[in-house]
Amino acid sequence: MKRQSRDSINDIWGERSPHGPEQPWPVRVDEALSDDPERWVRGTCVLCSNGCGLDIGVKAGKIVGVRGLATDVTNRGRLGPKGLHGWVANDSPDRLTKPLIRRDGQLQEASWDEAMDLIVQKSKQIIEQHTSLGLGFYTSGQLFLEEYYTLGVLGKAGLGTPHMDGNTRLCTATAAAALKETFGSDGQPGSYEDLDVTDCVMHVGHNIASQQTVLWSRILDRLASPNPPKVIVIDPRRTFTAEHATVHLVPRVGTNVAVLNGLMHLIIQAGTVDKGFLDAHTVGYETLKQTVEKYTPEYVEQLSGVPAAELRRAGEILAHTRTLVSTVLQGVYQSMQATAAAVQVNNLHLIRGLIGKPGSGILQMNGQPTAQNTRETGADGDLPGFRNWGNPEHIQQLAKLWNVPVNKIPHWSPPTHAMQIWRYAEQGSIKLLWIQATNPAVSMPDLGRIRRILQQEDLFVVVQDAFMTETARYADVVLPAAIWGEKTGTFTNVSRTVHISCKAIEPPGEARSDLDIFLDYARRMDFRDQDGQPLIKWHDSESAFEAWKECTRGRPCDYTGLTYEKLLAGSGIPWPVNEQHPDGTVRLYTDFVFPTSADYAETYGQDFDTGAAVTAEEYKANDPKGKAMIKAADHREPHEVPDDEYPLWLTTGRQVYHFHTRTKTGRSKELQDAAPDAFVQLSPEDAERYGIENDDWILVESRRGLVIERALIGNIEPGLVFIPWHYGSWDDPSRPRAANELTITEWDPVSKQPHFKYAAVRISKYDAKAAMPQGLLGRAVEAVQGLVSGEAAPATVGSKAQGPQPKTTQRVDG
Ligand SMILES: Nc1nc2c(c(=O)[nH]1)N[C@H]1C(S)=C(S)[C@@H](COP(=O)(O)OP(=O)(O)OC[C@H]3O[C@@H](n4cnc5c(=O)[nH]c(N)nc54)[C@H](O)[C@@H]3O)O[C@H]1N2
Ligand SMILES: Nc1nc2c(c(=O)[nH]1)N[C@H]1C(S)=C(S)[C@@H](COP(=O)(O)OP(=O)(O)OC[C@H]3O[C@@H](n4cnc5c(=O)[nH]c(N)nc54)[C@H](O)[C@@H]3O)O[C@H]1N2
Ligand code: SF4
Ligand SMILES: [Mo]
Repeated sequence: MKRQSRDSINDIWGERSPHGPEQPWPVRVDEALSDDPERWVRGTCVLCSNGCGLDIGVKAGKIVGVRGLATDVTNRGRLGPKGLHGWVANDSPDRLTKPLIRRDGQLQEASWDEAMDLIVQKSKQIIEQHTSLGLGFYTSGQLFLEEYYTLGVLGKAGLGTPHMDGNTRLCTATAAAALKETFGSDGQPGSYEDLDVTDCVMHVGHNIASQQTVLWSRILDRLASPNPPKVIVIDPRRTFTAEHATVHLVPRVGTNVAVLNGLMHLIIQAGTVDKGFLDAHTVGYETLKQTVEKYTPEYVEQLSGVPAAELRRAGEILAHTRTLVSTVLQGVYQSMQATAAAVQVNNLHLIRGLIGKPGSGILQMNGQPTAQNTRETGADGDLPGFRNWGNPEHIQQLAKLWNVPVNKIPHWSPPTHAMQIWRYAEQGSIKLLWIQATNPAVSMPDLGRIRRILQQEDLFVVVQDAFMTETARYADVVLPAAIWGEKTGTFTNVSRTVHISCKAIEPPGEARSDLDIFLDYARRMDFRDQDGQPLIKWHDSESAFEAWKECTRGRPCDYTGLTYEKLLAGSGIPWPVNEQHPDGTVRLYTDFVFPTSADYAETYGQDFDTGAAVTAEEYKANDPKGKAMIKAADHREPHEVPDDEYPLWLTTGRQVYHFHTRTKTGRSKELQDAAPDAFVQLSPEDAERYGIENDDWILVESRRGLVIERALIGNIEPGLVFIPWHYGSWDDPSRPRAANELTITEWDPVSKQPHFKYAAVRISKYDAKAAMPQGLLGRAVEAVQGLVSGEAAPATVGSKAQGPQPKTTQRVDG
């Protein structure tokens, strides 16, 4: 970097900016530049769900850096390591620049006409022979709102296929499900602003310090200010986040419900339940009270391993805190009883009446930058505008808006979730799978199975990406996509704040925006409305946004008061934004009226154990009519537990320096040098038991597959190992190392989110014949959460660890 305001690699969160309780979060502008920009273009960071506002610096048609937006409510100028360094990927020499078509087994360059005509011809042929149920769409949490809405409309009203979902199923399907189950609709009740004033923050299965670094800076600033909040962390590992905890509860993986029930048990015991609030604004408390009665600290210790005394310390804080912000993420959503556990966090707030007030809010977090929009627009299997597929009136509204017959819109059963889409592809009933902006050959569970599906002879695979990913290698057609910085669109962060991100430069070669690709497909398919007019009546991102606004009118995510112009004025704006709330809405449910009435709710709910849908009649018989729904759950054992053959738990997660399958962060020298390779983290006790030392090569095996990783000892409980799942084979095919070689095909019955957070594995020292490089794990070691505090050897080497040749014959990848 030619110029950077701070070294975010070595100082992840930057300098503290303390502030008094009534003062706004101070501004601190972070920037990183490789050259002096000729001009600045308004953008928004797309490397996590925080949605930090920024300006993109441009010179001679290239991005030369970024600068945090001082006026943005989200970050007040701050950017984290990924935000400051991820943009270099746009200019990678290995960007896809031309469409590719598989001919004679090889992907070969083709024209857009050839590629699109082939997709259209295939689509039409499949529809004719098998109906539109032969088409499946697996999209993303990383496109823009306008793109999803276009995709949603062409899928639902053009093709009429229910087989459309996003990788958001792997990401935040549980956030949506938990919000719907309790409050009747998706949409985070709280706001980031609540963190500036709250007395207590609780992070459940969320390593916020690494995963939303700028939001964590906001909390660190509170911790450095007068009246710092208490911090409760529930995570089986000692993460960066846990280092700052007032109380760190360390449960066995998969036991969140037991721990949360235990905490509510203690609150009820303490007698600080808000009875007035419960009576006036909720239903279901009595069942919860009965359910949690048996979750004494001692019983919870038996189930979860959390010492009774530690649970009591956390319970004491939660019983008496005046305000509380909770954040929930993958340690809940991707673990056992995902929705049931996430809902218990909602319940904990409800029984204390800590919602809809400054300093009290729930952030059922998102992970991907635009996951909220996949859900809002219905590109993930929900219906646009948080409409209920089981409510005929809601379908009617869409049919009218799109001017199509009601029965064109698939609503005869719940929309097909991603895990089922892959299953249909496996069974052969889905014959064309169109994958956009996601890399399932690294990110789905049980990769051996995913590779087998992608390779099936009669499955036609379309991949729309910016790079030749592990997944694109299996495609029949590859469409080169323009990415962030090369197209304009909007997206919404966890705080419901809508941002705009503008086109700063031209995409490389012939790459096109996803919006243009969808519009082109709709035109070539000749989708029409009932009057014979083109179904899709917009032609660019702004006209798509205007069309979307109409779809949200009167719904919880009301965008009708927003315009591109307003979004360009200096800050994101939180929805709903409408006549009533022209400047947006910081906090939902301030009147304690929830969108649960039968005619308005997004869902009628599901059974937590079986996923069976509640019928409209059942729901109406007990219509909560605006009250929040308290739903209790009992602890259940995880689906795969360690045994003699596979005696250890595996859990997987992230590192601060990388985003997912590293298609962007792996192309940034700063970030890749900081975290060059995967590893397996294990406890000193297990290391001793297996005779393992730091940096030894370890073979990790599950019933599904195996990986070979370096050992990294410390900051984790005995019996548990952790592997960051970022590392596929595109830049190092020398050994199997993707964590998802090992994970299971299992999912939550309600949200259908897969369980990436536990699997039974065994480990052994891997005796590589080849001389092992002396190098340590480089900065990757430091990136491991919590290592800064001690125990294991410090990292030194920055070069990529050279892997030994795997001794198995397993094919690493296409
Ligand atoms: N640096 C970086 N930031 C990111 C991303 C990234 O790839 N890199 N990705 C973004 C996306 S899409 C997402 S979804 C988020 C994810 O953000 P997080 O959810 O914070 O990330 P993870 O590391 O997947 O998991 C969080 C924690 O869950 C813990 N855990 C595992 N099993 C259990 C359990 O059973 N119970 C409990 N209580 N905890 C458990 C793990 O130890 C881990 O520390 O991050 C976003 N931000
Ligand atoms: N074991 C394990 N597995 C996990 C998880 C875990 O914690 N553990 N977490 C899960 C979670 S939460 C998530 S979100 C998923 C993420 O998994 P993926 O979505 O597979 O991961 P990414 O690497 O973000 O893939 C996004 C792809 O989109 C491309 N891309 C970026 N921008 C654009 C664009 O504008 N247009 C197009 N067409 N392409 C673009 C990128 O090059 C990249 O190939 O992984 C899941 N898998
Ligand atoms: S916190 Fe997230 S949105 Fe903000 S700069 Fe970092 S990666 Fe980007
Ligand atoms: Mo995610």
